[in-house]
Amino acid sequence: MRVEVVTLFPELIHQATAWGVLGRAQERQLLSVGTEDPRSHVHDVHKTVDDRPYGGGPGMVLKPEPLTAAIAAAAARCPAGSLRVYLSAQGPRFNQARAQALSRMPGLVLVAGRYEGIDERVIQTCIDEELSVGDYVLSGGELPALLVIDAVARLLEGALNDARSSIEESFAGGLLDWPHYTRPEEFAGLRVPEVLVSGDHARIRKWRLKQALGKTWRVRPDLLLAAAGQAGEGQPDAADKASWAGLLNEFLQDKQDPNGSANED
Ligand code: 4FV
Repeated sequence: MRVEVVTLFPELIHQATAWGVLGRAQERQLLSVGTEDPRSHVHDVHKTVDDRPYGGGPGMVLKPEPLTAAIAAAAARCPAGSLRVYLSAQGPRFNQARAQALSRMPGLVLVAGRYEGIDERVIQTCIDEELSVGDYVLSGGELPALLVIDAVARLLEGALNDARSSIEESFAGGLLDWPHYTRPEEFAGLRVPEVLVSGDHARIRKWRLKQALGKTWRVRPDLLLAAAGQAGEGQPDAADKASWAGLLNEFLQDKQDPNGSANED
């Protein structure tokens, strides 16, 4: 996959994508990250890429000419069918399902704004989709662009050493993740749950689903309702959902009487 980021801070993108899974995905030729700086599309001595907002008010706005030229140059280095995405607090929320969809694209042009934002006519003429990473205001779109690159790159075939990682994790099934443990078996007086050292993979799968359901119920009930409402490929079928209710009940009972738990795991 080719990803081009239109940004006034190219180094920030290259530095942040050189490590870990992203660095390895580039070494493995699964991902290539390029940047395009709107400043390289202006010719005045001050390299002006922003100006005051029409209608007054605080701050500055990124000008349409250097930005549209930079987007065109970036898109020209991407395969046909690539998506031009503007990261903005006004976009629909980015999530795992959107990451899965974007990971199937031939390429992405990610436009990172600065200042108060970009001239609206750039969105009208050169942007296929807006995306928000959350209901808060950042100083630029670079960190959101990096979030999108990270979430998408790890879904690329071969990016993770164990492909199961991207299948069996948070949100992949619409639920929050189950608790993870590693050695030592006892730490701070707390022991690893016995079921996890039992070697009984059916019991372990049941325990993990129960923990994921319980955590999701307590922290993100909206996700549980959404997951329960979903159907189709890769989604829980009717039998699953029936077992979910039972497991969630067990989880809540356990919380009520942790010592006398009627439930084995
Ligand atoms: C943002 C977000 C975000 C707004 C003005 C950049 C900033 C500045 N992008 N999700 N939340 N962008 O706050 O994506 O130009």
